[in-house]
Amino acid sequence: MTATTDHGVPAPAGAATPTFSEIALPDAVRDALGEQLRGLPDPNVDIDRSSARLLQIFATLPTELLQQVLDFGRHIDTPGVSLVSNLPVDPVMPDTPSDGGPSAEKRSFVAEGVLLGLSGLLGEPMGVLTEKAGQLIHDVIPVAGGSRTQTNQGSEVFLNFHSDIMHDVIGRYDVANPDFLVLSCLRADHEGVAGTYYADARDVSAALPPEILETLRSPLFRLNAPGSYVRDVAGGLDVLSEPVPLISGHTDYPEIAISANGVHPLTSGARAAMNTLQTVCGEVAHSVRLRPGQALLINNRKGVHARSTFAARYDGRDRWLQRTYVRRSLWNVRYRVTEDNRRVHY
Ligand SMILES: O=C(O)CCC(=O)C(=O)O
Ligand SMILES: [Fe+2]
Repeated sequence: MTATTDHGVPAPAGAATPTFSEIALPDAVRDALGEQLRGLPDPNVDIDRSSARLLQIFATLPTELLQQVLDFGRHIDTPGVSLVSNLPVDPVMPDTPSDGGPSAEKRSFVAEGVLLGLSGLLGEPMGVLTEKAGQLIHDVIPVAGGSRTQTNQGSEVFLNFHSDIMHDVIGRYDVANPDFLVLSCLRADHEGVAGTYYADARDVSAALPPEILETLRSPLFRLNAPGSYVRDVAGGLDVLSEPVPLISGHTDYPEIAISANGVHPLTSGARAAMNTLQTVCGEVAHSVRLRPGQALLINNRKGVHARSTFAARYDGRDRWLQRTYVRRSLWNVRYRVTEDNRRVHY
């Protein structure tokens, strides 16, 4: 990885555009936001009403900071990852739920307001039945039974560079998946060492040998469905996508898709290329050790993310993130909508 600090690092030398940015709120802005968010009702009860209210609250951000978040969401040439820091936090934090959440003990909704407020500036939060039971606010917490899995329950193994994808009957897992993830930190891990990494496909493409990049741009890879789908729906059996390239589209604005739960290469050359890809991602990645009051905005198409190992103790004080899946528009994924909830997909 590039030099790692708690606040991430600038783009590698030579990159045309910075692929990492930081948006730090002044203390007065943090306090004003916190004041308004402390009275927020549980946003899960009426998500659309809450998101309307949160838009009003977040619209009071200083114009320059607000524009930075909006530009992150709307432009093709902006960074793929942005660290928002000095956000307000809940006055009292309950224990980290040992079952992966959600917490039944949380009495205020500052963290949820921060998460949904930022998400609403990027697009629309969405859920999927096979990930966190279709909830819109995902808790990302180490779970004992999943400690060695390539899922967000893990801690003992490095979570490889991946995109958040979803199983889809169309055979493509990288189409109806979220455009963005927002990852907000409620509690750091005990040692404060858990790192979240982000490798931008622009930096990755520039660093790869041309012939490897060409292989990665060929439809020689089948993505395995997410661990949660394989575990809960497919009885532990791999469920593969149709063959796809891992890197695609405009050479200056490439899109990248990698499944965490295994990529099946069709040739030995493709296998070597995907191994090189993981190595290069590690070399060009930005790194952040998330702390309470910090949130990462992640573009799920411009780059791939990963997580280091860390020690979980399952003692109520473990690392606790909240996450949303965000689409710019819910319209072109309407073929997957459930009858019960227009934001939740099969
Ligand atoms: O725990 C992290 O920092 C990231 C986990 C992850 O990949 C995710 O929540 O999608
Ligand atoms: Fe992920």
